[in-house]
Amino acid sequence: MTTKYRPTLHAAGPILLTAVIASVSLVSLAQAEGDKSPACSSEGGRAAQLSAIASSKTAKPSAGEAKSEMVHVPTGKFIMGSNSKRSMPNERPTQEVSVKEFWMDTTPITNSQFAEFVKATGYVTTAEQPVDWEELKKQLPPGTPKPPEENLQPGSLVFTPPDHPVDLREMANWWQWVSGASWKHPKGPESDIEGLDKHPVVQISWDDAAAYANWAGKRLPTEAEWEYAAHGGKYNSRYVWGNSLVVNGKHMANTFTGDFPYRNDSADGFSGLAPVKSFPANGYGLYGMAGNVWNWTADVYVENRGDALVPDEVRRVVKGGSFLCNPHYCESYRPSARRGTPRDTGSSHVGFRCVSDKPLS
Ligand SMILES: [Ca+2]
Repeated sequence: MTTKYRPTLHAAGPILLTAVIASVSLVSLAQAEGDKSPACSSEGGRAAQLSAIASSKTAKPSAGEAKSEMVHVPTGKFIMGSNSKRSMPNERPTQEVSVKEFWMDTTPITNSQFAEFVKATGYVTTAEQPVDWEELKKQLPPGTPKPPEENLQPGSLVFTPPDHPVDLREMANWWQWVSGASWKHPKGPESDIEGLDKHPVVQISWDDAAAYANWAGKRLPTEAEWEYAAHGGKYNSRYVWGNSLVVNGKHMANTFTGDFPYRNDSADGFSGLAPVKSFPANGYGLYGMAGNVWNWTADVYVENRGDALVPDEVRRVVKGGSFLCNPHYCESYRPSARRGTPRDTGSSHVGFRCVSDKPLS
């Protein structure tokens, strides 16, 4: 038996603002998700910082810096999305899309690579900055009370699994706002990334990912590029590798095996994040295009592709699913699966990778 999909309450990339006010009113969580107001932006200090990095000579990569393995993705056409009844409504309708060749990082950006960027630029991520209440309240339903000061301190969203079955419509049952959580302390101030050099960096906002890409002389992929690349040249299978989640007894991606979110049996070898390249590459030589971490893309999110006149300016598209995706919950480790995640929101399971229009030596 599967759980009915409820996109409003089911967002895999939860909302920073709603998490911040969660202690005030969990009801606001659903209200804010439904808020499509175009006046929803969390720029301000963040925009200024991005601008400074873009113009800083010291922020440019030097030889050896920002170097990552990339592979060529050839020019072609593909059918984007899915009309399958087993897919999500936001994957419809399908459309033929032409994609020009590009080069893509073989893996999500790792902690080690992101550390190089921070060392070179002094960049401070969104999660490391206090929440600006004046900006935040513009995104909330009118009359939402100001949350306690401790909830406006730097922090991010951490996956905090319960030990018992919970209502899957209420994501606050497994997401918790943790002060001091950031890419360097992904589970909170008591955690660190020592020994996790090859793990994908997480607790990264879209702005952080875009800043890294700019520094590296690259860019974030469009949703179409990402989906096209994820197929790896094979278009007639449900997953990147075929139609079965397990092939010859081997799991092909880091997903949530067991009963989400309270019982993780780690049948794929990992209860949490896995180092990059822990599972086979796809047909283009790209690793981690399914599961482990969602990948930010450049695209503004549109819930229904047939309703492209209503872009959600707050959100950006993430692709690929994560270690929290489960066949009975969202099964988002499919190329056509997608989510809209607020650009200022980092969490335990969203990372990114970059692309380039030319080969980088
Ligand atoms: Ca797993």
